Amino acid sequence: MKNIHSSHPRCWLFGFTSLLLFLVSPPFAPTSIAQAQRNSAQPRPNIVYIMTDDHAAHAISAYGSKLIKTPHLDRLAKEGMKFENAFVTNSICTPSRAVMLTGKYSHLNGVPVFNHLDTTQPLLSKYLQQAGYYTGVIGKWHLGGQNPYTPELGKPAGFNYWNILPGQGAYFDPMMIEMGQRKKFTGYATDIITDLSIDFIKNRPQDKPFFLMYHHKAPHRNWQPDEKHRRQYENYEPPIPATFDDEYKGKSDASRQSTMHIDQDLTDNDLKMKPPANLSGAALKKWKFTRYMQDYLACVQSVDDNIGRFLDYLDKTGLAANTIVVYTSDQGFFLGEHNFFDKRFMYEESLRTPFIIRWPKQIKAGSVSKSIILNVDFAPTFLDAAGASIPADMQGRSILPLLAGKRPKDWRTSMYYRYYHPGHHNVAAHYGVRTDRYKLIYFNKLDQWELYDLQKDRLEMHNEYSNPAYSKIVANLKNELSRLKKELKDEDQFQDNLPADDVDGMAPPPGRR
Ligand SMILES: [Ca+2]
Repeated sequence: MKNIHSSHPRCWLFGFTSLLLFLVSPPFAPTSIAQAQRNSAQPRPNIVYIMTDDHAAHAISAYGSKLIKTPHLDRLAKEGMKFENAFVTNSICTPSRAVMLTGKYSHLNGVPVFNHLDTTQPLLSKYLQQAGYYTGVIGKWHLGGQNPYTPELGKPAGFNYWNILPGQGAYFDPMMIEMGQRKKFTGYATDIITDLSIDFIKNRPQDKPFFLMYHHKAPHRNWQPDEKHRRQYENYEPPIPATFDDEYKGKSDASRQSTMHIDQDLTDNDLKMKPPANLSGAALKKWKFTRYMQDYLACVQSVDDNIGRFLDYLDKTGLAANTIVVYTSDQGFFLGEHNFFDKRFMYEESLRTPFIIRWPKQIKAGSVSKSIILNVDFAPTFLDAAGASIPADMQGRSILPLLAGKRPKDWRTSMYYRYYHPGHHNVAAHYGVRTDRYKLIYFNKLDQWELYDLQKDRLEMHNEYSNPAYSKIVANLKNELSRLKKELKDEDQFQDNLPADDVDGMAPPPGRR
């Protein structure tokens, strides 16, 4: 039968116009990686988001660590891109996880402290699922969903498969909650979470790209290594950080008031033994630091080994070529700097998080970016990479142009930070702004300020806030801080009314006891 359409004049005209458009357009002029992805025949990338808990960038050899060799993370950096200025917006576990999933700061996502995430709100996982991804989260979740009396509060949403540690979870023989069902596992959490993550990929449907959040518990306090790695570090003598004996001269009261000091606040439970009775003063402090580092680094070494195993699996299955692999942590950590362990403060060691991303063919191997990126950018980035649209109410920005080696002219040159919780370590609430060179911190409950000139004082030892030579810089930074606060819609929503901590509790809620 004759096809009447083929000879229809309008159809012919349409064909001619298309041909003309093809001839006048460059055959291949992608505006972004995502555009190129959509234009090409290549399927959408799988996304593996590997996040550890409390792993400082300065405990990764790719970031120049003098403490440890992490060959598998280094390999990821060698094959992808390393960000040297990746920062979190609120340096603590639960809030940071909520920022990542929502693409919004704590004051808008509702999780300023250890309170559950309202998972009925829009989430990255839901958007990717709607975009056709098979989604999963395995390991540490720490956003709720574990209290048997209120299992719906903070329960993972937008995931085809989830298998999470309740609360902080255990290092050995952990209980896990698989799609709502509790199940006890035998072994070491870092190995188990890796096994389950590999199983997720093995068992996935073949007709969809996948998005996996592969979340380690390690190296969170109290740093319990497995036997193999414990032995590796049992006689290890770590180098002492340059700021180990910081006495906080000229600083606000916040550092002194906090209870996260190496010499005062590491417990026998943290150290897993009583300190030798004959030690005191500087010798005792050094002994505690040494014990702390031995266990912390042994936990990290196990993470590195397991990530090597996971990367080998991606290679073996041929998945590596079209899979984005990200390695990051929920924040940084103090490894003895300023006499601290833990995080929370806006100082560099805790504000900075590792961020390494590999995407073969799209990212130049071994590249390094100094652009400021934030954990609020991760959700928009993954949506962009998946070819999905980025919701207007997300506060971050896709880093895909940076991955292509093209820094947009209007890329941010400053970032806003806010910490709310006095919490376990009595760290005074504060907020502040960091630029490429300066950092201004306001401890709002103390009404005290700190200013650091990072170019001259990378280690943040000299508070220049009252130095007249910096008065103009202080004024400019205060303006920038106000501008960011307003732009990000921080209206002090949680200044005086913090929600109750409820992500670790197993008790019945009030009225049901
Ligand atoms: Ca953490």
